[in-house]
Amino acid sequence: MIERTFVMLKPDAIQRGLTGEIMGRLEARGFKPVAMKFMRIPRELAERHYAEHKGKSFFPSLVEYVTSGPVLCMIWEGENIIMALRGMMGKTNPQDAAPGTIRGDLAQQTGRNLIHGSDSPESARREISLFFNDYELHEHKMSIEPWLFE
Ligand code: D4T
Repeated sequence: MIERTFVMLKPDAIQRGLTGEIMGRLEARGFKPVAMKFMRIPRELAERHYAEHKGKSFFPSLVEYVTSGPVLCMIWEGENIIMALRGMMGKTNPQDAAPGTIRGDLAQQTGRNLIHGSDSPESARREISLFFNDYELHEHKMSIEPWLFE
């Protein structure tokens, strides 16, 4: 099933110059960008985005980290993309992330794990509407689609 997911390249991905490397992996898989926004997340938005972790010991440092510099917020589309991207990202703790995954290849610590991707269709819907207005989404056909989808 064709799905959309919310992706955020966190401040460490920007500072380390890894946005091209990470987006290149999504493009090479044949996923399609639908929206992109380079922004510094206000604290309140970061707290709403990570609301499920409120009260946990790592919540303050997590909010500090994702608001410490600009991030690249995006929506990508593709076949089963929510779970497929989670697989490409690797486990939350890069020490547990398999080689070949974004975190397994490019990161070392949970608190500097480069990328966020929605973990379910409900999260994707919630996060997309938290970060984007409808007019910021761009529907478009790519000429390679017949070579990706039969
Ligand atoms: P995100 O949400 O950033 O894509 O990460 P995950 O989906 O892979 O992991 P998560 O929701 O369990 O954690 C959200 C965020 O919190 C940080 N974190 C997590 C942390 O700093 N210490 C911890 O012990 C855990 C579990 C990292 C990701």
